[in-house]
Amino acid sequence: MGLFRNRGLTDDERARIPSGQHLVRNFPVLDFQGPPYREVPDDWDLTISGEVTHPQRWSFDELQQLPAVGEICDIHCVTSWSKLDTSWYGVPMGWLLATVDPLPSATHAIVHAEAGYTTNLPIAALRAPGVLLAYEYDGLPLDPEHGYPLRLIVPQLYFWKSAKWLRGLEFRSRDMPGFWERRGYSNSADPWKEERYSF
Ligand SMILES: Nc1nc2c(c(=O)[nH]1)N[C@H]1C(S)=C(S)[C@@H](COP(=O)(O)O)O[C@H]1N2
Ligand SMILES: [Mo]
Repeated sequence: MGLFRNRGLTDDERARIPSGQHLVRNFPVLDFQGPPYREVPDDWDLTISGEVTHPQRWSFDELQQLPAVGEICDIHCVTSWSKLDTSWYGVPMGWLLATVDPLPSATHAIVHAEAGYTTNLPIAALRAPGVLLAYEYDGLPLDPEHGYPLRLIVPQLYFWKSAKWLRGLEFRSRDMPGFWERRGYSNSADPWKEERYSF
């Protein structure tokens, strides 16, 4: 199926598409709840909590004053679409980790989004290159459907780890499965190993 649907790609494109995936040129929308709002609510904040030396709480205005970088990455949804060269702008996770300074006991982060969506990541996955708290896509504020005002981007893992409508990161000394991970999705979610489901 994937091979058939990927006919006509360049060798470069083909090499960047993991097994079982096919290339899309559009930008599919995937979520269980839809956008919570189209304007940033007055009480919006991003909180960095749990086992860190310096917990943080930022308004959206404050967040946009933090160091920011652009990133171009490929993304892979477990439902089998991949999109190449997506362009994001936002706060690099490396800067955030250096700022909050997780305690030695912290091993995992629980990512909290609107409407109770969560996903879990080992801190090592957050340290990978390209992990971003993104508030722009293609040079414009995120579309409500794609996570406005803020989403996580974890390019090296299946895209359900990239929570839209991000509100917090909670550092912990134990792992805890997130929304999809509790429903049978893989905990580790590496598209190059086809870690799709946990059964
Ligand atoms: N808050 C939230 N974030 C979410 C989801 C969701 O349901 N709620 N779905 C995830 C899944 S399964 C995918 S593939 C991507 C899709 O992002 P997109 O709609 O911008 O393509 O968002 C992820 N982040
Ligand atoms: Mo997905």
